[in-house]
Amino acid sequence: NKKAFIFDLDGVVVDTAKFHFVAWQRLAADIGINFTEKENEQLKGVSRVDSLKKILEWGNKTLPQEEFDQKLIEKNNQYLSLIEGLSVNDILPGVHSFLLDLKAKSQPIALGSASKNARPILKKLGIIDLFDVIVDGTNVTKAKPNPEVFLSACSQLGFKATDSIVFEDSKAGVQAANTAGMISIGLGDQTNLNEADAVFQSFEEMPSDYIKTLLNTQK
Ligand code: G16
Ligand code: MG
Repeated sequence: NKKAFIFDLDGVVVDTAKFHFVAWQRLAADIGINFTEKENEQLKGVSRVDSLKKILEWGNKTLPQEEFDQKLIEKNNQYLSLIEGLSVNDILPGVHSFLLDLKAKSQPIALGSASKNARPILKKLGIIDLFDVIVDGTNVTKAKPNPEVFLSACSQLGFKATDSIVFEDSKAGVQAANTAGMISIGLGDQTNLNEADAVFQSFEEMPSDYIKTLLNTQK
């Protein structure tokens, strides 16, 4: 009895949202936009390009294409310097043991992330080898809530969408999983993730035999 277990990265495996926030806030300040933590919430799971578009929209500003591209490079350089020190200690509570438990049960594991920095981040965390398949911002063209990233992950693992389980912290990601016909497990705030099939504050809050439960769950 096997299923495809697909994990989002930011907000599920590691809390990099705080670093994206700092980097976006500096960029916004540079161009005279006040960018709040509440707005940052809405950028979770959103691609780099679309994030800058939203920030400019909220700040009622536009940038010529060349400057727009330059700002994206600056933001990413800033972000990369902020995540330089990431290590195994930054894996979110309960995730590491959950992944090891899946491995012990010979369950296939994939990453489904919008981030173009997913591979270097997984390397820093020391867990890249636990993933059988990695689909990230360098492989997909359509952003969540489009299900492309998750459909690509499950087909690369050789599974049907209906035999796949997605772990997500963003509303757009939960919608992507649901649209694909996959079981969606939300990590975080119940009100924001109310479309998910189940929601937990963290992996630590899942019942001890939850993998077994999931293996017996049909959408
Ligand atoms: C993540 C974050 C987003 C970020 C996006 C692109 O998605 O949640 O905030 O804008 O990746 O990241 P990068 O600039 O590294 O390419 P996910 O899908 O892992 O939650
Ligand atoms: Mg996320």
